Amino acid sequence: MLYGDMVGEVEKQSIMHPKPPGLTLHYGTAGLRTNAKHLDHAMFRMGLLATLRSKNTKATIGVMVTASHNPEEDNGLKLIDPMGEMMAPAWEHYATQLANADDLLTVLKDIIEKEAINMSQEANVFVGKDTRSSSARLSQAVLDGVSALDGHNYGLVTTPQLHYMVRCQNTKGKYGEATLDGYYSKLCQAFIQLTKNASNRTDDQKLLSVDGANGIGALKVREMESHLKKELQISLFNDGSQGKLNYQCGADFVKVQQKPPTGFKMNPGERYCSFDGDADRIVYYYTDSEGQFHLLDGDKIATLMSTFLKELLEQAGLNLKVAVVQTAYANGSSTHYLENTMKVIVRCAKTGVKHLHHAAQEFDVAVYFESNGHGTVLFSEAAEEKICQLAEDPNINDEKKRAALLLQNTINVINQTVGDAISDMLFIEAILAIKGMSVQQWDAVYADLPNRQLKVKVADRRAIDTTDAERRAVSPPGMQDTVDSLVNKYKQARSFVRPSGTEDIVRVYAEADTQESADALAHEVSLAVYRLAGGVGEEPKPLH
Ligand code: 16G
Ligand code: ZN
Repeated sequence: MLYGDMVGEVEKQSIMHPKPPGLTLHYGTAGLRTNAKHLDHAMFRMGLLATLRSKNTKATIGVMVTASHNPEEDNGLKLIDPMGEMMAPAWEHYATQLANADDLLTVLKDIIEKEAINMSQEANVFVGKDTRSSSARLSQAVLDGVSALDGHNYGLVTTPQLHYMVRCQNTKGKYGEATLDGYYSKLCQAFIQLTKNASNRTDDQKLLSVDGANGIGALKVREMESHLKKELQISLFNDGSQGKLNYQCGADFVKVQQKPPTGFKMNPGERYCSFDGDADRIVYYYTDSEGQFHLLDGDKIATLMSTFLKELLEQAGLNLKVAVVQTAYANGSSTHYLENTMKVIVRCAKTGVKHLHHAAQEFDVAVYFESNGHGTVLFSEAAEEKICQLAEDPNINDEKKRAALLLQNTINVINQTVGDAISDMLFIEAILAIKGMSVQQWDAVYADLPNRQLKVKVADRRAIDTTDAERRAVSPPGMQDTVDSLVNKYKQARSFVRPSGTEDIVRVYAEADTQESADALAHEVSLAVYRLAGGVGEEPKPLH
């Protein structure tokens, strides 16, 4: 489309998608997100931006309409770059500018000039949406903005499924087929191959209960079931037939509340997992014979996956390094176990999936996970090649062959574009099956340090500035010294403060040898934030 044509088309269409006066949006850590009522103009404009990004990269770009684990009333959008990763940070700035522009055409023109976009280049945009009631209308607004010639509307998909489609399309099918059927076949075939290596797997071990958060993940698990050939028998609850999206269910609820979702009764010893509203997060849990609830979060998942991969690489005789990327929120016990017992490389990245993903790209094989359950595994191109070569080598012994084939199927069961609850679930289930490991045995690998997270309201969260992957505060003056001296009062203690990227607050994290100590430390640090960083409202009160 030529520039002149675009102006006319944008002018015509934008009348249908007016910007409410006085509204300011921000393309933050995970895209745009706010009450669905305010998003129509922004969706239309992000459709325009995706089209420009597509012309700019000469590749397919994805737009996913979702607000993830937020309440049903909210909605939002995530833009997906050519290899299925999150959109490049330089373009996030354009997204914010466009969403807030009063003079839309001038901002569009600036972007076109700055990026030297050839407007006659074809564009291709994949659009997907979650199950929210506002998603149909908002994804139509995106499509109105996509003046693309070959836009493809996938309709209802999980966020990671859309990331996957974009990568398949841009690798011309090398990564897989850009259809839902292609996605299910690739993942499930790999899963079935993996589980063939499990000896004496009983029917009981094939059972898994999944909390679908009343969202898109539930629909897609149901769609996938026939591909699993009964090798995994899922009982699905919170499937959206009655309950409200993310309400008292889902991965975020379970992680934050440290309790099971509503909607079912837990049987001791059985395995359960929860997805979030767009199925890019997963956490596992169970109750023991005393009825005590046990959560296996992203840290436990990363440990399980990295241990499995390290063992296989050793058996295969492949000299590839395994790394784990975590954030400051990773439980200290997990970091200690990974570094000292498993002897894998551990890196800490800033909160937000794109930071972890980026850090993980530097290694041969890297598992990245946020404690909240968002994560995946990345294999470098060279690592994949070595694994495939070995798997096809006729001159290796049986042990090496088995390990190489397991690694090859692992690559196929994983969605390397972004954290994917469905793919993570299949990989975790395969590992447990192959190792003949129960959920209790997995949980017992290390014991989490008791911890507490708190929020502090301040006048301006930018008063807190951090360094060292958010583990140390550089401002306001005296903040870090105070945290250090408070931490010194407790055993096995650690604490940090950081401004939230999604809410107007400062977050406080503390861990220590007992729950009482973790709670007391978190409280004392909150008070310090309140006093040093311009707290507003009432002073934080002790938890006990
Ligand atoms: C977003 C991020 C999530 C992060 C959270 C932190 C993505 C897709 N999502 O939801 O990874 O943990 O923000 O929120 O990147 P906070 O900055 O308010 O603590
Ligand atoms: Zn999500």
